[in-house]
Amino acid sequence: MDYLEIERKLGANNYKPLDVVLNRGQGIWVWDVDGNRYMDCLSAYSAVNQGHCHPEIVKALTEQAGKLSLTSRAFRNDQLSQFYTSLCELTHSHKVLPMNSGAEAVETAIKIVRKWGYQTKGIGENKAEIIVCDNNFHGRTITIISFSSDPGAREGFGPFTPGFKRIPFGDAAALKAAITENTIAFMVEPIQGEAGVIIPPDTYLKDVRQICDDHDIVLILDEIQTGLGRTGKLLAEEHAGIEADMTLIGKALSGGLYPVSAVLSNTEIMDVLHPGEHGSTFGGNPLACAVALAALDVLIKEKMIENSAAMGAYFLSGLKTLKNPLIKEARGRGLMIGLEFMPEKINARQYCEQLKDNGILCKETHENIIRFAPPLVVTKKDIDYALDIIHKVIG
Ligand code: IF1
Repeated sequence: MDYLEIERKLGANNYKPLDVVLNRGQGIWVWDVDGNRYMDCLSAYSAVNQGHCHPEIVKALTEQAGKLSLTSRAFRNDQLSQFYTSLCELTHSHKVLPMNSGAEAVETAIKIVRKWGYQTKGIGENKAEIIVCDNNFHGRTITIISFSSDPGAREGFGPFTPGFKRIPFGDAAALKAAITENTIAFMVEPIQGEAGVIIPPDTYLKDVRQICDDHDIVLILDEIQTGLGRTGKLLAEEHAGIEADMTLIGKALSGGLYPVSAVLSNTEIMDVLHPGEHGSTFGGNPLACAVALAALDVLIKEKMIENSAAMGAYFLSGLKTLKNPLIKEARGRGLMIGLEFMPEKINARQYCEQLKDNGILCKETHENIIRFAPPLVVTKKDIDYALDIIHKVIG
């Protein structure tokens, strides 16, 4: 089968994947249609934190699929309560609103805080303002790209949704300065993923938390990529010792078996929603809930979060010994790692192609940064294997 040609001919041209056609996965490994094995160092952008086809999650999926898959929210289902209970216990949240994709969770949070602003803060009609950061990535809907600073994500897709203001990432003073009487929320990624694994200054989120408290604005953390163990903590906010008012999770909430996302919040904010004001056909369906329960269960039970912290530090220290004068910095937290090259001097894509030819799958972000984010079940031996190849190709 000529996969590349068929995709070119029949598929929309909205992606430029590496030319590897995969048909099987297990743990950190994936295989292509010719039987070649690769170590997955992307984890579907952190959706398969638990490793490919984790047997317990697969079991939950198949058992629930044969029992009851979808009721819609017109009726109740038994898995939803268990999902709520488990998620609230784990994250100390008050309430959960289940959706499917990450972008839907972001849209949901925007709707909730806007309503909260009008009802509780008395903001004038259609005046609510949400502050976000330059180089953010929160998804692909019209409203979300309305506040993107990436021309490629925006150009040609207007008209855009108003009500957003952008400030530099990592700059708490800029947040303070941007707040007006109409500001209702600040939404930010704890570590910017798509921007290139950008880690803000140590005190940033603490300062941001304080500023939001002082001005009675909602702090929304988009942990869709950083959450669920990726950075070596259940949620990345724990590194800063803070709690967001709303936390968005997705991706690894299902271990990559099924789209499941959620908005977590404290009671007061989410209670602005009443029946009929928001929802989704598939959000909170029994299949999604059963899969998510298993995905959370193995994450904790198999100590994947602790492993992420330990293996992330080990991987990063190995990358720091790379001898290549074009490397600007190796940085990361847990198993969310970025290797940045001098801009304009290197084409990170070429390295990704070469790494692929040597059995490692990873993806560039921008022209000069490679992201390394293997599943959290990776072992020291696996990382030694990867580092060997990375040293050969890049070092
Ligand atoms: C693609 C990037 C990663 C996200 C954060 C919300 C969403 C994402 C912090 C939306 C999604 C994905 C989308 C995926 C590639 C990937 C990505 F390069 F585009 F930026 F991971 F870094 N918030 N990120 O990272 O979640 O609606 O996709 O479920 O191909 O667009 P979604």
